[in-house]
Amino acid sequence: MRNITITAFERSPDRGQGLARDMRVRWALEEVGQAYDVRLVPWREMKKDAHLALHPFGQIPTYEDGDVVLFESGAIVLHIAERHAGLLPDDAAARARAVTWLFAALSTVEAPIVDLQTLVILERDKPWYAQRLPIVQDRIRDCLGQLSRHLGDGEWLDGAFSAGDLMMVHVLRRLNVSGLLAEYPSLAAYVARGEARPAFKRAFADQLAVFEAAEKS
Ligand code: GTB
Repeated sequence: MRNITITAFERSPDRGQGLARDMRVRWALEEVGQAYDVRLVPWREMKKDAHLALHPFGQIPTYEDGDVVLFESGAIVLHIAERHAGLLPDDAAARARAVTWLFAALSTVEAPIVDLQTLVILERDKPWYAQRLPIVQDRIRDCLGQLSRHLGDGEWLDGAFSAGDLMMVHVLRRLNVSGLLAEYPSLAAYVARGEARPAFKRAFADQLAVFEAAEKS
């Protein structure tokens, strides 16, 4: 009997909004119907040896399945997708394109979004903040414009829902509070389609329950 364990924040700063990166791993596991356990990591344990043995940068998520111990949400989602049906197409070329979208989400799209959040959360009091904000926002707009042109009136990025869509939807969700996603109605609808999937809802409910329990304790 396989016993998969992932790690997540004991108390997520997103207050259970499913923005931390364990959410994409939970969602992938739910999509393929694989049961899993969650070990919650308190902030004070994050950079200690026990957790650093799993994650060299002392972060979440991690993934343990017997002697397979992984960090990096992209690698974990790809690992899950490769081992179960449902997140990658059978056709080799289509499969390679789905993996390409997973990488595009993580490198091309997530990077400027993380830049914006770093600026807004950590650098708001810096002298360069006001000047840099529109530059970073416009970099994201360029990216969203190109992505929405590719999506067109399609349901998903390349045929059937894949690990690439799962990652892209989760990355785009981080823009919700910025208002930028709403400027691209087809992308907002794409994210809503992802969030409407039963597997997303189950994963979301599970991580919200963790946050609510932590608030009560
Ligand atoms: N590249 C790695 C991956 O994809 O797995 C990045 C992992 C990472 O950034 N993990 C974060 C972490 O452990 C949590 S997800 N941070 C603690 C630390 O570095 O000490 C990033 C995150 C955190 C909070 C919110 N939020 O509150 O909205 C959103 C995303």
